[in-house]
Amino acid sequence: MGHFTEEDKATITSLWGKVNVEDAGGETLGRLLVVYPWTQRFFDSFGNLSSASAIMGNPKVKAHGKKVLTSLGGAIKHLDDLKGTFAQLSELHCDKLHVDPENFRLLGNVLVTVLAIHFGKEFTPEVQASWQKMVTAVASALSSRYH
Ligand code: HEG
Repeated sequence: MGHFTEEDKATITSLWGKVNVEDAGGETLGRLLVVYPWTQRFFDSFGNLSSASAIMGNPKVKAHGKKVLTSLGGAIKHLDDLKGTFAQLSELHCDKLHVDPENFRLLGNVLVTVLAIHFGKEFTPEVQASWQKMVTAVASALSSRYH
């Protein structure tokens, strides 16, 4: 992780321009909650999470997924300072939300999967490598203020 080349930045930015943040956000958070059901414990105010279809159709999951991906997408402009960019959110997730930082890694991997499914052949191994670097760095930045 750590250093992004100009090519990584261009690759990440150009793919992100084609992402529907609302759809991808709902799909990413929804899949996280389906595939790793213990992550549901943070969202007990979200209503019906009783089945995969309930989760994928839950409007609160969609809205929160959009919020998370909007935040992640905003950080694409700050790839050289992700730690600073996510400092406050890291504190919030640690002190107020008590989210285990391992979940950031899980969410990043689910996002890469969602992008791969959505973009198919366009999501080449090179594109995947840049995105993997991005989600790893975001997870690390979000973990940086944990204590
Ligand atoms: Mg988190 C709130 C971003 C992963 C659980 N998350 C938020 C908020 C943002 C955000 C911007 C709103 C903060 C505010 O209200 O000021 N989250 C964010 C990012 C990522 C992430 C960028 C990873 C890329 N969050 C994440 C994961 C979990 C989680 C993996 C749990 C599995 N987030 C969480 C919860 C809340 C937020 C429980 C509060 C939700 C609410 O009550 O509205």
